[in-house]
Amino acid sequence: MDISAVNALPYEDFVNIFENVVERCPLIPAAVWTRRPFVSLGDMEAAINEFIDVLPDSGKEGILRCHPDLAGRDLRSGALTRESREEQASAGMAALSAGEAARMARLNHDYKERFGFPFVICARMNDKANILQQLSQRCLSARPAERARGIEEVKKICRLRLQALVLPDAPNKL
Ligand code: 2AL
Repeated sequence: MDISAVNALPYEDFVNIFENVVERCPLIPAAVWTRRPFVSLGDMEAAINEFIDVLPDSGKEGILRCHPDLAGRDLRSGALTRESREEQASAGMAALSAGEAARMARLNHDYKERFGFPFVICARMNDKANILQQLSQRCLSARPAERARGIEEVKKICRLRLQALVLPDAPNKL
């Protein structure tokens, strides 16, 4: 599917296809549908980012709260979205040692206690060691900085999810 095919999609198809480019936030593709036609995938990504950027802090934190913990309960129970499952697997989250899993659970808990939203990081751009290191470091940060940092990571995740759906050399992806 290329960008001209994206621009031709009816509303329902557009939302169905892009419903999870931001984790569990189908409102976002529903909102940017009216911004078509997009001149490129980057243009569509910019429309999504602009929508997110003008949300109040509560809306940005709401987006962060739609994200499952890394190596958390949803992974163990099989309740992750397909995208999240693949991303978490790519960063080794499905194959942690018992010690690593316990450390991750404790840090995820501490982070959420401190900020009121979960730790979010683009799993495909990090490995296990890196994620654990950043999680322990970011636990010491301040809420506004973490809100902004988490949203930057959401945008990276979104970019990779968009690229997986819309590529000029993947006309049969639909
Ligand atoms: C995730 C997720 O589900 N995929 C990803 O890249 N990061 N979750 C998270 N809490 O960072």
